[in-house]
Amino acid sequence: MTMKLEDIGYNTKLDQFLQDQGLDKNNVGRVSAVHKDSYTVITPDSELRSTITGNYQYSVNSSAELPAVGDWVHLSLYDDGQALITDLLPRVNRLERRAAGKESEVQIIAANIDYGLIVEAVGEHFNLNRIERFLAICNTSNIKPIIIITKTDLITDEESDDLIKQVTNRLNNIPMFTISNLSKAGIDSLSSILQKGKTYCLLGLSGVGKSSLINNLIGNDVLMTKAISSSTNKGVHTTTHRELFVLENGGIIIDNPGVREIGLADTAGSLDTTFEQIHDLSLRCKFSNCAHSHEKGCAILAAIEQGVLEQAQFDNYQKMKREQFHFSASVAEKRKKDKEFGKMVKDILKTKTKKRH
Ligand SMILES: Nc1nc2c(ncn2[C@@H]2O[C@H](COP(=O)(O)OP(=O)(O)O)[C@@H](O)[C@H]2O)c(=O)[nH]1
Ligand SMILES: [Mg+2]
Ligand SMILES: [Zn+2]
Repeated sequence: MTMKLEDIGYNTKLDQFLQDQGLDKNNVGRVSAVHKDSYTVITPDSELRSTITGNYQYSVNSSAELPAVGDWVHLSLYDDGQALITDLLPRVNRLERRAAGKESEVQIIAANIDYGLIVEAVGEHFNLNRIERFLAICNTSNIKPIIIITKTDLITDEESDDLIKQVTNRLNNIPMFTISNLSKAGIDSLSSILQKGKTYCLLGLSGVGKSSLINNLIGNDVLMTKAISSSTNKGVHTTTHRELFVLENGGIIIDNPGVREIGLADTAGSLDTTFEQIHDLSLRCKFSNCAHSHEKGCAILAAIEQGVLEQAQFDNYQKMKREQFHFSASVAEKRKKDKEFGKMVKDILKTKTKKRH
């Protein structure tokens, strides 16, 4: 298919930026995959393997400033088909999580996302807390959430209805789809809401059916799913890097390697949006500093008692609050250490200069 920049997500905001900067829109592309030392960048008529220029490399202060999947970049194009990334164009938003093993660092999952497709499979691992966790991440980044429950072929219609009830009881007002990648039930209705030029990022644990879903949306098996990989004994990590797909019927989908755990980074404020009911209730506690543990006149405890609020949801909220607090504290601690280190270096330089005089 021949594509326009708009088909891969180009918008008026980006266009305005390029005009303001005097940049040529024929020299921009969108990152569709991140490799160890290079990037795949798509333009309306090509897919380019690119590296970043030295100037760009030297200007980078943290990994967050490097291109991520979904990013728009400015390119230097050469006749021999080579392309160099000279600049990162401004991001509308970025999906991030706490980097594994590094308490105060964030890792960018993807950039310039319109919708987060939160994927959870039915079965014993089905977990509302996890959906809420992804929801908080979407809210933090200003990404509209859509919940997708997969593998409905494994349960009866009654069980499916019950599950839907469970989800809507706890998370109302969030669009939800139930699908089966096997029977293809629900795929068409999901496909019909995907809008041309909008970017959707799949969020969900490994094994929930994200790659299978993309295959179904694309209409053929281009991605290897886990089933295929296990038969060839190639291990469980089938999607070795994140990828971005432009669907023929419209919509841009970003897959990412399933994650075992989503560590919350900076969700400050977004928890109150995610847990609106709890936030509203807390404003009605008798004491403004209520810890909601045993206080008299606690509106939250009363709501749990009356069955208006689920204990499990409140527990999840508190767990995420603690995590958020811990992350903020370790970021603050790191800043303090960096500052102290900077001061130490300055002091050493000072004494050295003094000695010289
Ligand atoms: N029964 C059933 N199995 C599915 C469904 N979707 C995916 N699977 C299976 O679940 C496994 C993981 O699927 P995959 O798409 O690779 O998950 P991903 O890790 O989220 O990308 C594979 O064995 C798929 O065949 C579904 O709707 N129903
Ligand atoms: Mg996958
Ligand atoms: Zn209270």
